[in-house]
Amino acid sequence: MAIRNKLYFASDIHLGALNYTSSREREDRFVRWLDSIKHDANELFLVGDVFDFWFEYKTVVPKGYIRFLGKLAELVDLGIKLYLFKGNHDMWIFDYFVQELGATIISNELVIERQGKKLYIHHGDGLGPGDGKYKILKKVFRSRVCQWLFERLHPNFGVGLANYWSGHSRLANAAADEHKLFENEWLVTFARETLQKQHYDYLIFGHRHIPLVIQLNSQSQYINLGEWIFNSSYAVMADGQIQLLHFEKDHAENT
Ligand SMILES: [Mn+2]
Repeated sequence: MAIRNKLYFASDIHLGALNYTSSREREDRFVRWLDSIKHDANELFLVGDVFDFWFEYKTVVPKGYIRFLGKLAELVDLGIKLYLFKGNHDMWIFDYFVQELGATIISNELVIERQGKKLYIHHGDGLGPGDGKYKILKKVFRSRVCQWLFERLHPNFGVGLANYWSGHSRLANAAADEHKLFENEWLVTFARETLQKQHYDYLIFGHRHIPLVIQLNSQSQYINLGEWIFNSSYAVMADGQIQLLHFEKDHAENT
């Protein structure tokens, strides 16, 4: 039996996105990854936008993703601790995964100490300067009133509308990305500002879909987990060091 002592991080799998075939291929790939880490993972952090859209009605959840959910259940039953972050696409995760998977749901940031290192983890939406429109939208979308109203729409209509919106916002984000250089990343700016107030060894985000490691100062690194539509990137922490890797590609990316 291998020792379970590693922490694994992944985000932005966007299950459900593009179309059924694309989503199933990604789901199968992600399940293979989960299978490959189950022997030495101690904790698993899914850092938001796991689903391209998710909503839990009082007694009903969206169809699909059974292989993924089954594999997660297997890992949890092996004793692996699961953290599920809300992203901007799947902020409507409530207590289904708490009940079924014993997951810890993280609404905003998670600050933890592991292996002698201090970690700050956040999906990455609505942080840093700018993006005022989204920050307002996030407040509205996360409000109980808005959720209550959405729950009253028939799912054939409500989920259809949400999927349209989700595709639209993914495309809009992709277009905005092309105009930004890595060093000018707002999340990097946010990370630098956060470090002025408080020391962290690792600041870990998703959301930007760009797998990236930036050395912020002699002790602190910014890590973006990338995404699973094109990259299959993830991070692993062992012996106090975090590496950003690509699943099923023979090269490893470390900076
Ligand atoms: Mn996102």
